[in-house]
Amino acid sequence: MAKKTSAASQAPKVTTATIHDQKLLRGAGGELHQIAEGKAPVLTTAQGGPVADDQNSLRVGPRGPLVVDDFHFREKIFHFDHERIPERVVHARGYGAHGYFETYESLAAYTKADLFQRRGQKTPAFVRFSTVAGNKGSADLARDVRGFAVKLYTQEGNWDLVGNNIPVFFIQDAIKFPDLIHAAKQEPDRAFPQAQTAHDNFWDFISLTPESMNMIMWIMSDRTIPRSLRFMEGFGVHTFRLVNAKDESTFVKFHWKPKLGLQSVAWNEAVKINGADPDFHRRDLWHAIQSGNFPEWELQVQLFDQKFADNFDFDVLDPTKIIPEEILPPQPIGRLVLDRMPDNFFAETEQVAFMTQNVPPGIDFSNDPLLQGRNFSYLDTQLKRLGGPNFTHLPINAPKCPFAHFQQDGHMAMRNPTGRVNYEPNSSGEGPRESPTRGYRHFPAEEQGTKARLRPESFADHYSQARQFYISQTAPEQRHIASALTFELSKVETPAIRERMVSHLLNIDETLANTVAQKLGFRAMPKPADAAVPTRQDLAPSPALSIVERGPKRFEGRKLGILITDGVDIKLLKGLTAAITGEKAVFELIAPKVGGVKASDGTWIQAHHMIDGGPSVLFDAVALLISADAIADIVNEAAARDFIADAFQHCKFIGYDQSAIPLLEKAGIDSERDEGVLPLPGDGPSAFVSELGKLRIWDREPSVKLGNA
Ligand code: HDE
Repeated sequence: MAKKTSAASQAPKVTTATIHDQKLLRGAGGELHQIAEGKAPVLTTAQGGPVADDQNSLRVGPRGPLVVDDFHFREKIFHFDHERIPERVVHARGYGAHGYFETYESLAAYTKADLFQRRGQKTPAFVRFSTVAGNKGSADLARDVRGFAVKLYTQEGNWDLVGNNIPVFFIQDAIKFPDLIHAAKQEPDRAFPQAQTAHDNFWDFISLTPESMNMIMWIMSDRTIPRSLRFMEGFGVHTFRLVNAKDESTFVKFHWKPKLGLQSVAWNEAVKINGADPDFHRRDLWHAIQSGNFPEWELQVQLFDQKFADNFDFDVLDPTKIIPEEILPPQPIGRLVLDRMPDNFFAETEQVAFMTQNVPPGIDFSNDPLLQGRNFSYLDTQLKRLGGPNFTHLPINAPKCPFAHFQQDGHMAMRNPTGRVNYEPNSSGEGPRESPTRGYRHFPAEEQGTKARLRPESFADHYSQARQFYISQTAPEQRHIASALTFELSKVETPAIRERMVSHLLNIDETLANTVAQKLGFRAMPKPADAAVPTRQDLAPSPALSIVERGPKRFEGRKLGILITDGVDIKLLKGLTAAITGEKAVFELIAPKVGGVKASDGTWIQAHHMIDGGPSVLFDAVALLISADAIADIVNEAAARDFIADAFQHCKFIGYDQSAIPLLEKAGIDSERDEGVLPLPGDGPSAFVSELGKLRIWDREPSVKLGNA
């Protein structure tokens, strides 16, 4: 019979964690910290008790059961188990930054809003950018609207301008929002596709909702695949009111214009970026701000009165319509600069609570039914997401101006009124009092009518502005819209839905409808959809609607990817990188090994990526600095050929030194192909870099038969 051994005798040797010498210190807030002598603070429990061993839970014997006395383990696991809060029902994936808004000149003639009273006045700001449909962990380059939510901590309370990067919306009445979002998000039985509108439910709903057609043109354009959060516009969407000290109201539409111009990527590129770097947009914003390249937007306003509204072609309360900038030019009134990343993503970006109803005195609402529905929804959602009514106690949501009220108690109350009196009126003279002069007064608009569920006639034209958007695009942008529609509808399994969509397109632009039908392989064209109002053919194109027309003037803020090998011409590399830096752009080096290369002068140069890890979709333009000795190996490297072939098919500028020509050839590219394939040094690195400001050679696109050409 085998001899029984005790558990203890089989046990591995037990080691005891070293406990550093400690000394008690009292922190500035009066709390006790235990600080290791001259070293890091001592780890404590959430109750402040010092922890001796954070590696091993408390157990009976080396191989025995854990014991309930282990309050440190219990608290640690308990807290971890409760780390998640519900993600936002829409706009779940987001990224935020701090900054400030600076007023150019007093706007007192139009508004009494404190932040617009004084020239040069600065107001702290927090901005959260987001995608709409995807879950929190989805990829940044989904084809989707981007949220552009701005919280301005004014001296008279927080003002949240909760906008998007597109100035119109899908629906005219908030009651349809749950249907729209259900249809857009993953289908409920199968839970896919995620972060994509390319599926039956979305297009089924859309094809039954003609009011969405203007928005459809916008979301099928490159606006929904921005190159960077820094290179996109923001819009308040709805008509709001400015109200001055005399209680006079002016209607207003808000626009954020990026200082570095607009830029989007190509669809084929977006798909690849999502694989190469799903955090592409966050990484871009993080690096720009951390390196001191603070992104900036100008706030511009379209101001108009009732007379303009009465004479305008469309109803200014209809959120599916714009007022073209050529008809009513926006006026610049200030700038927004983002200059600081949050210290903690969860505390700030995740817990920030934007609410359209947060407006300071001097800003008011219009009767846009979508806006009014939103004013109802946003407070509600915070309660669910943040778990109680005291979310304004969180630092990111708290006002930065003095505030005083009698709201008290509730979950996680971190501030309660002090003293005996917690009601108003009171005879003690304690506590805050209302102020008829300083307090918020709603604009006394006169309203009348019969209570009914209805949609006004003035909202009935669903196609004219969709057409105007389409005809305002440049040729490559029109091609991209046709390709995006084709791609999305090709993922729709039900032929009747595809046909219904094309029947709407016939009301927008016949050529567009025919192109999409032909690319989808229709055997017969459907009839145009019934339209409540015929499409107006007389609306003038608005060049302001094109991204290409509003592109940057220079390469500033963009990124060049330079493929280098051992023996790289150091003079050329130094000249190129100096020219890029001089342009206020950045560069990254891609090499066969991330450890780096030995340059022509024998110096060692570190790389940022190995070729597989740094595909050209991550860059706005590329340069090939390959030595004659290295070319034979690199032409056989598939990732190097993809690097250059992708840059070419995405219509990017390509600079090359002579010895790189075999790589171009192996990727099927003629080195004299077009004005975007340029020899280096050629006219010198600076001349090459100044060409890069054009960003893309879109004329190349039809011939490379890109998916979106
Ligand atoms: Fe939102 N929207 N929305 N929305 N929205 C939310 O609020 C809602 C709409 C927008 O970064 C939710 O805190 C309704 C238009 C942004 O935290 C929710 C309707 C525009 C963000 C909500 C709309 C927006 C949200 C979800 C139809 C552009 C993200 C989480 C009437 C002008 C803010 C939250 C952030 C978020 C409701 C339509 C922009 C549920 C009912 C139009 C940028 O309250």
